[in-house]
Amino acid sequence: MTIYRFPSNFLWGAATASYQIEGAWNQDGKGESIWDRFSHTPGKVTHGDTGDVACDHYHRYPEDIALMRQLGLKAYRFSIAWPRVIPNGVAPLNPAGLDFYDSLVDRLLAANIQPFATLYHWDLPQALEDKGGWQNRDTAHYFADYTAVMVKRLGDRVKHWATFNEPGVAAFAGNLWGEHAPGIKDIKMALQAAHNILVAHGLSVQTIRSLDSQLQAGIVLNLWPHEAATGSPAEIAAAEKSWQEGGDVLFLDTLFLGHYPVAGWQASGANHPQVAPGDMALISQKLDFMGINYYSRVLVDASGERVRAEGAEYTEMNWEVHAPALYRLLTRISREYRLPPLYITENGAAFQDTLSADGKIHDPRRESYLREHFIQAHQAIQNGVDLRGYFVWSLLDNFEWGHGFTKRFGLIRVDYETQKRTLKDSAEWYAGVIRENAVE
Ligand code: IFM
Repeated sequence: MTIYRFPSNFLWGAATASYQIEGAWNQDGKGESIWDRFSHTPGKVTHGDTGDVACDHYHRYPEDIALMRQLGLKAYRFSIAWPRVIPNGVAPLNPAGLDFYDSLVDRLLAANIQPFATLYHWDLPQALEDKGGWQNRDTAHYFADYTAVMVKRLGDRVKHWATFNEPGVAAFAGNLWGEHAPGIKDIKMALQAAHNILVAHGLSVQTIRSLDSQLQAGIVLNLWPHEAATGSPAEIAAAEKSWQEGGDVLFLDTLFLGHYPVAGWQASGANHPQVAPGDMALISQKLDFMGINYYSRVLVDASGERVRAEGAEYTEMNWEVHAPALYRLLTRISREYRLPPLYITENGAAFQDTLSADGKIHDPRRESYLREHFIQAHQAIQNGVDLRGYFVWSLLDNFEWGHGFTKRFGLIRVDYETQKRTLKDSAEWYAGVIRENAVE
């Protein structure tokens, strides 16, 4: 049997996001976020689910950190809820919110777990949405001020700072498809939101660096390679066109080449965003790391239509299970862009877990999904990709946005009635991978 051993300092972790796990949506001075408003609006989320309580992590984080320790996690990626620390997005600060993250970080470090903070995982203060949200360029400056607050408070202990999680989802799912908060459906607004988020990223990186040049500043993109269904030349060309015009290249080109992709800019016609002088240099500042969230690929036919992979396995999200595309993605972007060190900041799968009579959750499909993807990551490292770590999505079952609680991605099952946590088989297996620093 082959043993795939990882570099000795490889960072194994798990990830979560504030709105998906914290709950306590209006406690201890927290302000309303756009996700509070969206999920409280009838018809927006499956079953009317909300993040009001979610995994109650706000109250149960010591227990959750004990579980992380039990798994042997070396790192934990979490996000900060902006309205918890600055209820209306601008001022004043909420001391109780700041204390929460302070204590979370202290306890992580006491458990020997490196904290990786993400400043924005989609829960914009509603008060800022009321002033135009990401359409309003001022939001980018407020974001830089919020960055300063957090870095001053936690920067002595948190060394890795991601500005945004999946800016493409924030911009497009929220402003073009209307499936996420704030629920807008307008291409021009979505493209302007994407641009203003990129400006916010640039200002935030400048802020982090000005406060402490030793800190590691980065961003997290979700990347879905576009591939040809059967491999005919016409399909390969269609897949390439679709990739070049899509959101992933928009972010890769702006961040790492300093310009908008030609194909995407042309395709957006009169809807392209307003770009101020100096924006592209701000956006494309050198980063210390990039996080990649990888789940699956987009498969297209010769006409560029999205198709299903015949005979392939699909997860509960209706996403194809296809690990080799992770290898192709990592090697391709490492060839085509001058990238900083990489982390897989999310990878995992939602399956229909059942609680067995023995009280356990036997989830061999999740284990096999993770195993296959770890092996592809290992191959990429062998072929020169500078991949430093891997965060499984997710530590806990949690609120999966528009799907509410119907999709379970966790290594740890959460019973939402009782808040009982149970390690799934995949979690026990992952603990072994971490212990051995290897996959069999
Ligand atoms: O749950 C999300 C997460 O918030 C962002 N990346 C994808 C995950 C699964 O859909």
